Amino acid sequence: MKTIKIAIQKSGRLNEKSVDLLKKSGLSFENYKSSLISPVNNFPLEILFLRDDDIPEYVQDGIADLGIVGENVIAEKQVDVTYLQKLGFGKCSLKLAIANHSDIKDLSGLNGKSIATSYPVILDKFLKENNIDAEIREISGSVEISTNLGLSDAIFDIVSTGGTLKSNGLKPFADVMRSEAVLIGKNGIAKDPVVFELLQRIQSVLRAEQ
Ligand code: PRT
Ligand code: ZN
Repeated sequence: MKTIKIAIQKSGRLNEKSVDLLKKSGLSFENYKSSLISPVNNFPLEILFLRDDDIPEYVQDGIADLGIVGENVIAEKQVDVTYLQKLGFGKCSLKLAIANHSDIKDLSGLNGKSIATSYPVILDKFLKENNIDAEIREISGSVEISTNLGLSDAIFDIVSTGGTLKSNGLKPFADVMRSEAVLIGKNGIAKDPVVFELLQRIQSVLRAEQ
């Protein structure tokens, strides 16, 4: 039987819940932090531990057959993959936020302004759909401090509790996208009997947790 590969986040917010879900699905494997690949002892599966940003392309290109990643990352990478299952963890929103004292009142107030983000593709699509002409400043992290530093007039970032926005003197301004972790597969892979079996197991774990 062919060994299927599933890519999950190596470390970060989705790692522990992804590992938990696979273990609850009856898979026995070592969660090696230092190695990139863990074989599963009791199922024809190998686990690849990757940066979340790499997972959509790895699955699209068939280097991994399956992946667990946030919908936000899939949307940003614009890949063509099959959504197999929403997983109910890693929930967050992508929001535009402005400084508490900002004079921006509505979406049209963003015209001519600059917006800092790590998600330029999702933001660009949203701005075009709303006929807003703003400058996108792509930065890779700590987006929330960019308005305080005078680098941008607004930010577009992931929000979950809203605590980070608040502690940086920002307020949410518009909701652009909701996201959670999902199981994705290479197109056509859903027909594979091993994938079918794994999906059944994952779905019964999710049902039991509801
Ligand atoms: O190293 P690697 O590239 O794999 O990881 P990463 O650093 O890019 O991602 P990571 O581990 O931070 O997040 C992985 C995924 O978790 C994201 O792509 C989202 O799908 C999801 N997720 C859920 C979140 C959050 N909640 C979240 N709160 N990702 C990031 N955050 C950030 C947010 O941007 C803010 O800066 O956490 C901070 C705190 O949020 P508040 O609102 O609770 O204060
Ligand atoms: Zn990442």
